Amino acid sequence: MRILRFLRSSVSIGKDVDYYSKFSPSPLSMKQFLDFGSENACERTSFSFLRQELPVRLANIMKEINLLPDNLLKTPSVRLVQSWYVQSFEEILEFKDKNADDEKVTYDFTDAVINIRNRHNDVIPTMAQGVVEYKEAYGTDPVVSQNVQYFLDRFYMSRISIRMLLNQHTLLFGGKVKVNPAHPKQIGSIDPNCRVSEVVRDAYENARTLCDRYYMNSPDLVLEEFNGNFGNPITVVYVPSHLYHMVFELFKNAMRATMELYGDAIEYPAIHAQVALGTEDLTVRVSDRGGGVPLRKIDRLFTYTYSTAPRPSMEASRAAPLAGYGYGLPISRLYARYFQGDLKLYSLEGYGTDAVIYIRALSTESIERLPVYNKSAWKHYKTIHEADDWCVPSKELQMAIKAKSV
Ligand code: W6P
Repeated sequence: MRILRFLRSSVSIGKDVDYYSKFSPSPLSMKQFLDFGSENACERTSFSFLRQELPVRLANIMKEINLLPDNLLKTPSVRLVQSWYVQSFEEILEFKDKNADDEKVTYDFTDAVINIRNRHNDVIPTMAQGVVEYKEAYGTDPVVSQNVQYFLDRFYMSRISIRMLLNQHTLLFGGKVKVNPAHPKQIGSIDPNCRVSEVVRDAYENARTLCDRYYMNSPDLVLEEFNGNFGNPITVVYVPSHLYHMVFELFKNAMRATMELYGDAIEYPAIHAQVALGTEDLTVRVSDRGGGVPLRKIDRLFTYTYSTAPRPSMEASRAAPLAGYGYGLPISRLYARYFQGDLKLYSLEGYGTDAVIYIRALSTESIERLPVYNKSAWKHYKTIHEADDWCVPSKELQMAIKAKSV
């Protein structure tokens, strides 16, 4: 009987995934997120929305996991991540026909949401491990690399969005009261008046602590604001933890570049950070004088298959290197893009690097940017990549010319 039940459910889950993957995810605006936390919104509304929207977002990305190259899909790490998605998808579907007015139901749902969030805590390092396993066994093929890049950008964006929904629900309805005692002015994880420079300075201070521990010294910070309203601090409707994550990553990279270039000099050129407010954009620039990165190597900093080294074991190196391992930069760029912003690097090799975070200044424009599984996404994985439509410099000719000139 056990086996039969298992078989039945594993057959029908494919059907359920197919069904929910045919819906497009519904992107929420900052305003809609804030409305869930307002007086008239309730746990029931949030529950009814999430029991439909979570399966849709999960199913959409589960369909794309299935399109990964077979050899990557078969690694134990990717299998494990996939099993977490199946399990969580099933747990949410349990609430499909439950009564939304029953307090026991909504209580159990919030409990399930907490469990799901915890189950997926280690998705990023586990997925990275899968990429390492694949690279070790099959090397790096540019077509596979491109597909992995395309997939992971969409997969991690989907994860950011799902965790945003899970977090908002538990922060607003998981406790006895809606206010978060640690951040009473926030609506869940959103601060309607997020003071950008405060977050920037906080991230700098914490990065500096790591830098001091690793290099015994650290560059100073010069922080300026431009075009705020009448000397008031610049604020934005945003998720402070997302902003913190991004600038912390940028500071670690800027500090590492500076410290590595100046070796054991006594003084280091300061890192400059600027926060500017316009009508469309709120921009944060972090500038270092760490020697820069050649243009040819800038893309690599955002490439998952390039930046995954086997995880340094914690015993071997007690102090983790300051920056440059793992997925810090590509994930930070996803946080920026999640609410319709972006993160870019502009480097002057031989001088230094400007890292720029663009955030939408207007909360009406801050709307989730979500991947959707459709024919166009499917084609990305299935297209046979033909030869490039730009010439490749001929090695033979270059060598012949070189030989003649000596
Ligand atoms: C560098 C490389 C880098 C990445 C991201 C942010 C700042 C910097 N500086 O040299």
